[in-house]
Amino acid sequence: MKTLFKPLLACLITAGALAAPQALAADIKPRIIRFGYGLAEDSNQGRAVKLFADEVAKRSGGKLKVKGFGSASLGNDVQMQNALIGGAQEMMVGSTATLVGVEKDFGVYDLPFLFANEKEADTVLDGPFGQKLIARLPAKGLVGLTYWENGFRNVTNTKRPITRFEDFQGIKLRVMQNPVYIDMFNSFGANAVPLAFAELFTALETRAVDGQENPVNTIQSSKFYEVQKYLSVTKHVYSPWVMTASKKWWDGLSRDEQKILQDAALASRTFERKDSRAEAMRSVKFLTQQGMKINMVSDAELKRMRDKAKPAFDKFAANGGAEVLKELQGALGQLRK
Ligand code: TF8
Repeated sequence: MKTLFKPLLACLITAGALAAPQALAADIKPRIIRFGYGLAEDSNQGRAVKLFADEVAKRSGGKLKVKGFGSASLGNDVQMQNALIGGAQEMMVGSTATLVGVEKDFGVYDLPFLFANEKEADTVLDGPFGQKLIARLPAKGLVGLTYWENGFRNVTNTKRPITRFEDFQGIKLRVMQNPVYIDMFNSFGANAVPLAFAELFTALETRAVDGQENPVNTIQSSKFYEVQKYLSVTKHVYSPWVMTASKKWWDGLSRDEQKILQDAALASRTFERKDSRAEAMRSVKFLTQQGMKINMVSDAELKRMRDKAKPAFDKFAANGGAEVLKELQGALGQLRK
């Protein structure tokens, strides 16, 4: 027995000696992290921010406290980006589409009908292409931690079901503040109106605009079904969200703190995508029950939309986006081999 115990004891002591000082030495200061986002607390975005906060608390022994601020209460996406760059706010999650003022090439994700499904999106966003774009952010004052899923976007409006691009004629459609969306929907014959998400519900309610486009999750969590009649499943763009931190603030964190945030971000990504996809499956039924008239758009008509949107591709390429577009198409081609 004696001889058996000794090595075991030695093992335990060594393990303890290795583990204990490491835990003690972890350089974590008590910090409050203000994390802003645009959707409601009760949304896929809100739930994932909560998960992230829990993960950070767990991994830091409660020292790092992430405080979520939903419904754009710290400002809309663009205002929050500026606050992060200036160091007045620590973290946020928002659309890649609204990042174009900071890094133009993020607009590539907004070109229509690129990703065929979520799996392609995950692979490209988490792979070299998506990470290379994220790596451009520190030079602009932001640190990109990970992509979440916003999702495939669909159109709602009060006028008529969209079954073909001709149905967009004359519809005042709110779009994100991003030139690709403006070009795309104008090419379909709509009257595209760029507007911050925070102002969207009121704009729909007061009929300042006739419609908008977003994933079904958001149509549900933002209660657009209360003010919109028709939902047309176009899946015209796969829209990513990106979680960012203020570079000014991030640079003052210890390695241990940075690692905790990075690891928790990856955990939140796994949770968020699963949660969003499960919710999207339920949303269509929910929206039908709320009285929305839902129509699917045929593949043939989606192809016609894609062809019609060519000017948006051409303009994006001509304005310095040719290379990033080629790279993204290359990454997708690689996947489809
Ligand atoms: C939009 C986006 C928004 C997101 C959110 C505020 O239509 O899809 O849902 O940017 O983070 O503006």
